[in-house]
Amino acid sequence: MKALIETRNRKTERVFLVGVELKTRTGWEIRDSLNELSELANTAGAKVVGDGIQKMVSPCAATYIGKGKAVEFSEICREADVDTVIFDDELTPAQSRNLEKAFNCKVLDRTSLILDIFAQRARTREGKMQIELAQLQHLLPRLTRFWGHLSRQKGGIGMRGGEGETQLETDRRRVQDRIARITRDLEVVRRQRSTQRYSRQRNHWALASIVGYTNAGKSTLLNKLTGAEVLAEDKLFATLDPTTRRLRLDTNQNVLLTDTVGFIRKLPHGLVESFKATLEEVVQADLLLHVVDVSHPQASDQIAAVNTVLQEIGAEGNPTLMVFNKSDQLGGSQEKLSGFLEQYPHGVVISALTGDGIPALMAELGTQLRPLREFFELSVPHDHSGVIARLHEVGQVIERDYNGETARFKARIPPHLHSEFASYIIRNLQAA
Ligand SMILES: Nc1nc2c(ncn2[C@@H]2O[C@H](COP(=O)(O)OP(=O)(O)OP(=O)(O)O)[C@@H](O)[C@H]2O)c(=O)[nH]1
Ligand SMILES: [Mg+2]
Repeated sequence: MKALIETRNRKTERVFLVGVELKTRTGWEIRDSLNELSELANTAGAKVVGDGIQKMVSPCAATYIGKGKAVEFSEICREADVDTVIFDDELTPAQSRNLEKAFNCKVLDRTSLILDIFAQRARTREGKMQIELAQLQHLLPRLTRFWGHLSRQKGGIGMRGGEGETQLETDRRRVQDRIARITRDLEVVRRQRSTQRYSRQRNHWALASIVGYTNAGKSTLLNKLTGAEVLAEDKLFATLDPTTRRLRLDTNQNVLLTDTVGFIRKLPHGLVESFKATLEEVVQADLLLHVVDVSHPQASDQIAAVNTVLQEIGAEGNPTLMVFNKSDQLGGSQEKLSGFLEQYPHGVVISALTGDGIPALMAELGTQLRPLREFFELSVPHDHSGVIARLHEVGQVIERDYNGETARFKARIPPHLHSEFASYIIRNLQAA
């Protein structure tokens, strides 16, 4: 894997985090929020050397935090030899500029940090284009002489991207041209993807998408279920590009299972926009598997954050199966789990790591996806053994009776295979 930090002198970037405690802030305490920001900074390869919080009624238009606080924090930063200050919210272009002057070092906001991590993680052409697009759109209003000057000098977080640091030296015109170009190219890739999707639909296999907060264990689950070898690690946004694998249930149902990018609260809107094409898998899915890390102290807020993003991409109405993961890590807090199960009675409790609960999850998948297949009664002459074998291979045989003049079956068959068995079907049990 390539070096996470690409500053000129290759030293680890030292960062200071700043959060604001607003009166309106509920649920997520500012501390939790800063802890997450700290994880994000670590994921980007930086070292967090300190943080500061200011309580205020509303953020200051010019400098986000108060002027006095900015001076106070900047002194701490100077003493701690801080390279970069990261704010826990999105800053306006003017606030960024003013703060860079006040701190006299690189100032980033949560959005740029997330964009930076995505830029490091992108592997496929489409992924790289999507993230570059989001970065350029975020950069455009902030593109000033000041930024160009900083990028040449510093590099590191927020200063890298698909096209390298040179993009920051270009003027607005060239950034706009590049945005237009990527948008066009993405359109082509998107069209190819929808062709692929179309052929998949003709296959009539059920589509299930794994969604969830970042680090919830989505990739671990896909690996466990399908033997895929998707990178799963204790880092935020380990997965960026979607991976699809076929899962065959005991009921002979084939499911195409997709693992995709994790969500996070305050996910930059531009990023969601540019990832919409990738996330179309989620919108198209017959079933969403919403994976939750139940052992996480903010599990319910994470559920809410995921639902917000699902809403943003237009997938909030999709049938959803709640999957409560990392049950092995719960220890004493079983009552938290009962709370979730009360709220989501169909939820399944698993450990993707130990395999606990996986059979129950597979069974639930079979049940939830059943409506996609029709239920028939069939009559097959005893000597048509090829047909009988085929029926067991592709259908879910619920009842069999070999005692009569012909063999009788009650079975669920995927729609695209009806024609194959048409001459043997004597009754549609679904319709009955
Ligand atoms: N104890 C425990 N750890 C788990 C379980 N499932 C996943 N993990 C760990 O949690 C971390 C994140 O797992 P991933 O599968 O990468 O999570 P993800 O949801 O794909 O994360 P992103 O792709 O980064 O959004 C890894 O260190 C896994 O080993 C589980 O059931 N129990
Ligand atoms: Mg993953």
